[in-house]
Formats: sequence, structure tokens, C-alpha cells
Amino acid sequence: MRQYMQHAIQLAKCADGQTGVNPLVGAVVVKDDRVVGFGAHLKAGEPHAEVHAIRMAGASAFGSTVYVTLEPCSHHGKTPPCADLLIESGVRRVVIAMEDPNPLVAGRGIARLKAAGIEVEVGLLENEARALNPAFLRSLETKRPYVILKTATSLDGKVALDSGDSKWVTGTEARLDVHALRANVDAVLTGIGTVIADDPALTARLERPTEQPLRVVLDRELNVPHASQLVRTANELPVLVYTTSDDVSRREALESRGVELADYTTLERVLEELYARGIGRLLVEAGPTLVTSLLDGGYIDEWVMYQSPRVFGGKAGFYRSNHDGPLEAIEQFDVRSVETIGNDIKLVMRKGEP
Ligand code: AOF
Ligand code: ZN
Repeated sequence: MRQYMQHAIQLAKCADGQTGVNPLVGAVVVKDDRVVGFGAHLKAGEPHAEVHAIRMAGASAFGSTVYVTLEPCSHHGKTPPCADLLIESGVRRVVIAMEDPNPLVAGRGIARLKAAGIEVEVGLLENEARALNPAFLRSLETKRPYVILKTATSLDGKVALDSGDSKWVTGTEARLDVHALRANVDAVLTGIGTVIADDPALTARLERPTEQPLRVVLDRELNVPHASQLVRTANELPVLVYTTSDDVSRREALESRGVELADYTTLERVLEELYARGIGRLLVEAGPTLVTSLLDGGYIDEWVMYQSPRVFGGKAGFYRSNHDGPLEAIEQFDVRSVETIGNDIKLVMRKGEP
């Protein structure tokens, strides 16, 4: 029944932005045409969707059909294998939207269920289930966070006037939307240039209470001002600074203010390290230096571009390289959506399907 899988997909979506490097997963348990349990994976390290759903179903799980958006796992990760739980609970049939591409699972969950005599069907609403997890699917391949670039520019792609005036490029509605973006990622990355120029807090300020992203700054020389909003709030909300500086007094001064320091080797290493720390989605809000490096390195998976319908002119573009061409050689993003937000344009682009 498609409808039960649709419910499972909706349940999975409830935890969007909360699961770190883990996928969004939903599960619904059905017995004699009645829903007897449901659940979603809410947070990395916590029980998987099937565990919540089966617990809710209790004894009714025996002889039931379980609809789950991702193949039940077969590995001992932070939690025991879901396939075993389904088998032990006496589930009769399992309907799975998509196989888990995680090499630790990759068909073994399905094989285990079948070996136990459970009827298994794979592929119901597979496209919808894949669409739940672009970040998880891409990161499995890259071992880096899913990187979302945010830019706010004029129609001619400028981030400021040549005078430096950049407050505000877009209207209040678009800026509020950025706060929703921040609330939906695990970390926000910026460069020291932006910290000095704009003094951003990089927090998600919404009307509703929300989890805050880890704030990450690339700052080779350790020039981050002690009076900056980031440093002043570092004791309450974590700030991680990647640096090459071995200036002991600068390091100690920042550490005593609650800033965590890490070694800055390469951009690629920083991204890999953030992923290893559990950062599944990373939002980049940075100036032209970092944005150019990330675009040139091919690290941007998704791009949210806000454009103000006016022309700034001048030189303050967000991108500094100059492609040699030919034009066909320049990678194109896929345009996913275009909408008006206040009196600005919001354009969402992605690198091809993961
Ligand atoms: C499921 N149901 O709800 C989820 C699954 O570290 P662990 O133990 O949480 O394992 C994480 C991996 O398990 C993750 O990479 C993915 O392959 C799978 N996630 N599997 O059966 C779930 N969240
Ligand atoms: Zn599992």
C-alpha cells in the first residue's frame, strides 16, 4: 500500500536537519489493515526508525507488515541491527522503499530478512525516498559533509558596492529564510575575511526555538577579533577555528574564551574532519576567497542564491577565478527551484543526483 509508505516518508521528514551524518528514515507497522506502530530516526546515535515503530506496536508486531523508507540495517553501529529486531518480533512482511547504499549494509539487511523467511518487497516510492536524503547519499560517496553554499547578491552577482556598503543586499524575508537554512544544518562555515568585515553571529534566529549549528571559521593567522560576536558567544555556542598559527599567546587567549582550535591543512581535510565529527550538512556563508576555493574545488553540492533585483556594478563579485573556457567545460548546476521571497529571487541549484 503506497499510502503507508507515504506516511513513512512524512514521518522521516519530521526529523529533517536533525540527523547529522545519518539518513532520514520513517517506518510504519501495519497489522490487519490497522496502523499499530510508527517511528522515525530522530538523531544520530539514537534508535533507528524501526525500533521506535516496533516498540510502539508491541505484541501486534507479530504477523505484521512493516513499511520502511530505507533498507533495515544489518550492522552493529551505534545501535543493534534493525533486521534482527524485525525477525525477532515475528514480522511477516517488510516493504522497503530503497536499498541502503551504506557499504556496511548494501543489501545485507534484505538478505537477512529473506533468509529468516520474511517476505520482502523493495522499490515502493523509491524516488520519493531517495529525495529525502540527498545529503546522506552524497556524503556516503565523498566522506565530506553535504556542502550548501549561500550567496546574496545583486542581479549582476555583486556582494557589495565598491564602497564596501553591503548592508543589506537582500530584504528581511530573504534574511529570515537564511536563518531557517542555518537551523537545518549541522555547521556553518565562514572565512576570517567575513568575520572581520561583517562580524556575523552565524546563529539561527527564528521565532521558534531551534538547535544551533556549530560555527566554523577558517583563520590561518588567528586574526579573529576577541570582540567579535563569534568569540563573545563562544562559551555558550561552540566555535571551531581552523588555523595554522602556532602563536601561543593568541591560541591561549582564544581557548580561554571558549574557542576550539584545530589544524588547518587543506580545505579537503577540513571537510573530511568535519564529516568525521558528525557534520552531515554544512552551510557556507563566506566571502569571495573561500567561495572561489570551494567552487573551484568542486565541493559545493547545493547552492542557494538570493538575488536582489538591482544592479550594483563595481568589482565586488563573489567569484574570483576566471575560467579559461571553453564554456562547455564549465560545470553546470541543475536548477531545482526558483521562487520569489519578499522582493528577492531565491534560486536553489544542485550538483547532479547523488
Ligand atoms: C535503519 N533505520 O532509521 C536508520 C538507518 O550509527 P548507527 O548505528 O545509527 O548506524 C547508522 C547507519 O545505519 C546509517 O549510515 C545508515 O546506513 C543506517 N541508518 N538504518 O535501518 C534507520 N537511520
Ligand atoms: Zn537500523
